[in-house]
Amino acid sequence: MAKHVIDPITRIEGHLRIEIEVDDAGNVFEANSSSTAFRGFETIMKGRDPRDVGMFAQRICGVCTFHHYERGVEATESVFGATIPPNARSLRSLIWAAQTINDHSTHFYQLHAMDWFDVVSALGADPEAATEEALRYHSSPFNASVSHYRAVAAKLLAFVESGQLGPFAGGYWGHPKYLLTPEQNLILASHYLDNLSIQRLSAQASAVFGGKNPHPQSLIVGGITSARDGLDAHRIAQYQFLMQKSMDFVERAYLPDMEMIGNAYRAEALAGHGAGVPNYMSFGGLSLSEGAWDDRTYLLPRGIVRDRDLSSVEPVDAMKIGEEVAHSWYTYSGGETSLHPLRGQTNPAYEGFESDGTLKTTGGYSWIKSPRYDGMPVEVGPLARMIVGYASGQPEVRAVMDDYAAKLGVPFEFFYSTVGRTVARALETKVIGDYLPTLLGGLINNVKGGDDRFFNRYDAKDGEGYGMGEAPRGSLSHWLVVKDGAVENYQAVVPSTWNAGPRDSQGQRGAYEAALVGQPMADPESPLEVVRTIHSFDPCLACAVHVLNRKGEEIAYYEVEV
Ligand code: NFE
Ligand code: MG
Repeated sequence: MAKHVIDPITRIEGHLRIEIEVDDAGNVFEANSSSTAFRGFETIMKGRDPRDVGMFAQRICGVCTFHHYERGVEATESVFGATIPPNARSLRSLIWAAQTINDHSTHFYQLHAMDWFDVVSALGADPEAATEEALRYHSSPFNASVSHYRAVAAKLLAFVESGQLGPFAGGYWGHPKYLLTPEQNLILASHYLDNLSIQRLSAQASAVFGGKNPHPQSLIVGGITSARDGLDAHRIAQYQFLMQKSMDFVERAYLPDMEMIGNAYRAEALAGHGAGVPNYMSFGGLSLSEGAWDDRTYLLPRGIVRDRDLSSVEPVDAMKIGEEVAHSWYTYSGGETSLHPLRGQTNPAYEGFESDGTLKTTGGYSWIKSPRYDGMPVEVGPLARMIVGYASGQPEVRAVMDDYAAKLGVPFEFFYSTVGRTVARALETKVIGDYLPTLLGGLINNVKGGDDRFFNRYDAKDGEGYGMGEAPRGSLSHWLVVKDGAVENYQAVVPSTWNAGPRDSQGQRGAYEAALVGQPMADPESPLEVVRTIHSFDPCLACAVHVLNRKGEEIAYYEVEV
């Protein structure tokens, strides 16, 4: 049977190709995930002053910029043995929270919602019935008036009649696996448009202490430079106001929409469609204390849940991380199967495609490596954090997941699915947002108590170190070797690499591929189910392929067939 190729599958953020094979019953039996763009980004790290790596590292991506920045700065702090004062911790965590909330809601509405709602069906909605429908999920739903819904429908109609579909072009409109009613579709279309402006608020909030967005610039080794902002009650109030407005949308639109989608798509979730690998990992999200990565406490706990066993959470050991290249377009000079990132190599070895233009899945088929924990594939991201948090007994995580499951009348297994992954991102947004008053209170109390320190002095040293933590899409680690005062090696092992990587030397699939196998398809020519599952991970290929050539040699020349 012919392969079905979806390329590119991402709406923004890099170039991802998915190939699936479907059996006669319409079920996916083979799936291959490939990044077809090589970036060569990290070559610029080598030879630099290690105090600058955070600033360079954040240019790996235009979305999760702050997270690469913080990990890079932390890697240098880890090599130097540098610490940061509590106020710097608070400001970094406030930026972390604003960026993550911005990223989650923007991902859902701008990059993923149209996998769930049919914009063409929304044109046939009754605005009065839509208002009634919105009231079923919240007592004061966001922008839910008859006049507003009428205006949204008119705007959509103008798009369609002009023939210039813009962001709505190329959808699988009318697909049988769009399960919402016209009124529900109109509600989501309305929130899609609402969030285009609402998301600006959390972006502005991250800039209050970050200096700007994207690519903040206030972090330095040993602390943060936005001391004046951290001491200024007006700036703190500005952050608070912007985030309250952002969370108001989360409470009155995003969470109600998750209930609506969870209800409509519950059969898919309960059948486990899109579940993937049963192992979940978190390095710890939103730092609450000082110290090295594994001494800190986190709002979202660190740990590993193996094989969906919620009765035990295994501690993460940074030394058990390895990257394989068995099916990647790289080689290891010693022929190793796996390398720890501190000894990581990136030697490009492009093998091209089959003569029919499909991936050569017997050999290398992606510019992404295959990270493994203790040889095991894991899923990372909001679902993984929520599962690890739930298994750890984190009370806020338990509450939002239990409440959601109770409201829908579904068992916890609901979350092991594409729908569950999408819902988990929204529930996590609430957990983080609800924690902001405590985080701000901690900063205010500390400053009131007379602590005005935002920076600790340190001595630069040679050595090895790393920064580990959670970015919106999952576990992110940056690894640094400093020799003679300069960067000798730099490796980033990135969330989308963990999830999107190809099979490993044992033939084990990564999270994307595993999530697709077994997926029933209503119409393989219109692979909505595949797109939905891949988008539920929030792919970022810009992050996943960044690549370091340690020797500074010319990077491979290659051609990609089209
Ligand atoms: Ni380019 Fe990133 C996040 C990081 S992705 S968006 O979140 O780190 O893998
Ligand atoms: Mg890497």
